[in-house]
Amino acid sequence: MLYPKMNGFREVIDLSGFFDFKLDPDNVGEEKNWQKGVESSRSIGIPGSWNEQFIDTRDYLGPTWHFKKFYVPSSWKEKLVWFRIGAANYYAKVWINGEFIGEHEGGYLPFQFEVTDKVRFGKENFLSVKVDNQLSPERVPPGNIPEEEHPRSVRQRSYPDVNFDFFPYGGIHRPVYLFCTPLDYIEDIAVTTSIEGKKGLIKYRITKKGGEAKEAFIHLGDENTRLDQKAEFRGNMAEGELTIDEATFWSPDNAHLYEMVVELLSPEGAPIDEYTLSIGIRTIEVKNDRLYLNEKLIFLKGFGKHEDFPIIGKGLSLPLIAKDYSLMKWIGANSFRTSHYPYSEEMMNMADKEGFLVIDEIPAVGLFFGKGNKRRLSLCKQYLRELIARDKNHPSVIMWSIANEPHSTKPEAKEFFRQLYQHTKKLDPSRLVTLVSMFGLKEEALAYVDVICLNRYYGWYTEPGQLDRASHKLSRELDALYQTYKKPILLSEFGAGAIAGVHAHPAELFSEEYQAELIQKYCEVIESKPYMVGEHVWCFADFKTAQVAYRVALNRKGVFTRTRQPKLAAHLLRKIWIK
Ligand code: BDP
Repeated sequence: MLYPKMNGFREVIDLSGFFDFKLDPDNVGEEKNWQKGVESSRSIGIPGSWNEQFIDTRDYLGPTWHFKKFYVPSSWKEKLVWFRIGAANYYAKVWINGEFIGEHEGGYLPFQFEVTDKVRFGKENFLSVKVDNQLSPERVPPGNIPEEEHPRSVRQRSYPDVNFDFFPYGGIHRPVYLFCTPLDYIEDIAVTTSIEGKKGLIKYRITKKGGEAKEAFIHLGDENTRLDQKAEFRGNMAEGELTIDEATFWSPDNAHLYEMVVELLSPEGAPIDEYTLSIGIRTIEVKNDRLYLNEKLIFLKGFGKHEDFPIIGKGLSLPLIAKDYSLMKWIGANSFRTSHYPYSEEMMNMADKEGFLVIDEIPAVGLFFGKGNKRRLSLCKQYLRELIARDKNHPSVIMWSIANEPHSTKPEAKEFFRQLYQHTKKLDPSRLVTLVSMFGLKEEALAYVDVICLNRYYGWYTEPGQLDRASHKLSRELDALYQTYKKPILLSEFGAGAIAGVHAHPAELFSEEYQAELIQKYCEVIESKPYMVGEHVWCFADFKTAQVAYRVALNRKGVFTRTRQPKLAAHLLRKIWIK
């Protein structure tokens, strides 16, 4: 799936801004024909979650409606018109001028519909989007799970009753675009790269729709290189390979990007559509239980993160993205995981530019097994399909994560993850696949994955206040896990809660000192073991969770506060990571 871009053949209109907004707690909107509008509403800022923009909606998770008038230029008459939402959490239904356009399940991936026949050119049009974020055991990620389906202690039950540890913000979280393409257009481009000595090889596959185009013209370049090649379509697909003899490879040290311009040619040879992709030439592989980027050993230093900020909730904020990358660079990180759901396309583009290695995770968090497995599996497969379709061309993405901490002690979990692993490898054989585990040795599905991701909280949830015992246990467990699977291991979460400004000497829980000491001890253990391929601290910044007695207003494991000020641990990590 290509991100909408402007060029000589395509135009984009960003509909983000204020929308009219209305709650629908009794779910009567469709019956009452709110598709065509409502009498009373209030304004909501989009992209943005609805929870904190008003004082009465914080815990509201049911159906809501978003309305907007928009214009379609008459100059688009000879084009195809598309409507696209970057992400809406959790279930979205779209109408234009009262007519149903389409729907989408899953809160973190883009969806688009061709609406050429539904819009009025040169005139006012009316958009209504119903977004419903009810928690349900049927949904992924799940919530409101009945006790008999997934027993938990009363103390673990939060409000709202989510089966994961972040606030279930609802709304239209990413940009709403109207865009146009030519009638004959480039539908998709897929690129994979490889390396032979100094050579960089780029394989591409272009798919087109409509018309009689027989050829595409490909131009690849940077300040030193310029390659041009024609590719012929067989049916709707054209494939080819480009070789750069002295290529500059993409890596965190040098995030070098080439520009690839694809032109679709009419049968007479005139350009009729165009799309430009940024390409990084790099390889990623596991050899002898180690991780190699461009045939060189790589050690991942970084974080699990969240999309989370006061008031905007999970809404896209470009300044926040810029700030987070600048802090990650300052601290010496080279990677992060999109815990626990795909991040915005804007965030992913910046990872390519800034040279960060990304573990790209689907929203399969809080998975439990039993009733409803079939639906959960098919949803996870859909998420992987959509994620890979969206992110396949990013050099920054090195690994797909198929789940975070599934409650997978039941036998059926093994088959579930075997299928998900195979599904992912089939969709993208060029990248590694991982599962982020809390069960460690008891997690049988680790037999399938390429890299083992393990989350550990010795010294926090267990052995509180006893850091020597904690590092000893960690060390023993890592060795045992490696002996069993002989696979590279990334410690994908470890950390401690620290309330900024709370100090204790000797260190104790919730003090900045304790968080810093725990992180230091963990890094020492991890870095002493050659099979460990990285350390991702939990978490980059404090973030909002549902209300529960063990969270102090926020999850405080950030090494930065929620508003991005460093705690002691941030300064310490900078010393560890910038050597
Ligand atoms: C892990 C989860 C993460 C939590 C973290 C914690 O993967 O979402 O926020 O623990 O407890 O279990 O802080």
